[in-house]
Amino acid sequence: MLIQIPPASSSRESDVTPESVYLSRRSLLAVAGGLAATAALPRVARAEVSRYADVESVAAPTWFGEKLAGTRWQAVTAGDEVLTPFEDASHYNNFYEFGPDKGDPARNASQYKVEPWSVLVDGEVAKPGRYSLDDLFKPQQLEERIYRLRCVEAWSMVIPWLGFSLGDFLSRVEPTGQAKFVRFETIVDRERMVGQSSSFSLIDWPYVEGLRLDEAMHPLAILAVGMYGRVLPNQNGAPLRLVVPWKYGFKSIKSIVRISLTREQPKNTWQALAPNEYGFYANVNPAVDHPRWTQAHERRLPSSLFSPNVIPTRLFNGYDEVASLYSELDLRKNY
Ligand SMILES: Nc1nc2c(c(=O)[nH]1)N[C@H]1C(S)=C(S)[C@@H](COP(=O)(O)O)O[C@H]1N2
Ligand SMILES: [Mo]
Repeated sequence: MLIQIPPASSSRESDVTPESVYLSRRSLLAVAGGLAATAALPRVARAEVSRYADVESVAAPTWFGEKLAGTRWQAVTAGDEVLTPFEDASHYNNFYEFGPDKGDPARNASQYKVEPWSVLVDGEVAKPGRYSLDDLFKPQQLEERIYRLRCVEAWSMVIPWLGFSLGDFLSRVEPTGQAKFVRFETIVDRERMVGQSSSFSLIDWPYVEGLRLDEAMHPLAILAVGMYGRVLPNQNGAPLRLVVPWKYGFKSIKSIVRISLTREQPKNTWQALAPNEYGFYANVNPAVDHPRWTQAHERRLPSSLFSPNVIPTRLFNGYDEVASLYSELDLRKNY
């Protein structure tokens, strides 16, 4: 077996090899390569390979590599719940910018260029501005958070994210006394995001999400830049996405280009589209059904016809520590 290992900074191999070949070759390498192969890999790639042996290592931006070296691994775990295989987490996605089917994001997002990237921070903040990802997280430590992800469509996964505390970042840009909500916006790129140029799409782009400021400050809310020990695949919201594990997946907005502190409650995309089905809060709640299906159970992926793997859904997706945020709220009205 002759394998040439490109330096982590080079993307040449992926440019000239069809992705399926490239990926399977890299995963083979990761599993069977053993010491000889990993010894030749650059430092960052080696850390990734040893942690998640079945995940292909990919070239990552320098700032990510530097942060990865100091990662607090398993800062939050999901007890003894089994991690969803990387293959499922990266090929069963909702990312309507790249198409409406679960396989569309993986198919259509792979060539999407996410570098360089910047995030506009504006509204009710003392330190507005356009931040590079490097600037955005300079003083923060990367943490691995293993979270359950519960989609409003009643399937779920367990994903090891790599990210930063959203609250720490918000504190650094200094919300004013007027700031009550945080509004997030996904990139608009009609040329390269096939879902945005489709005349069948009902969504009024950009995709928008929002949180109350106290929800955004909760230590469980993170901005994720990676998963399974590597940078985020494009289809999972590279280079930067929100993860709010106690809420339905649609709150966890992908590929963020703008974060605004606002006085008014933002109108989020799914609420705008179907207000009787999707609300602003979207807290996971087995007692409040979707008008068209029950939310009492979920299909934990991987799941199949023969092994559906249906489990009970838990209030706040099992994250009881957020309950005090909603003590004043009627969760039935504020779905
Ligand atoms: N910009 C954007 N963000 C998005 C979506 C989307 O279509 N566009 N889908 C949401 C939904 S419905 C879910 S369940 C999660 C899925 O995240 P995953 O593909 O990483 O599992 O992303 C959320 N974030
Ligand atoms: Mo979802």
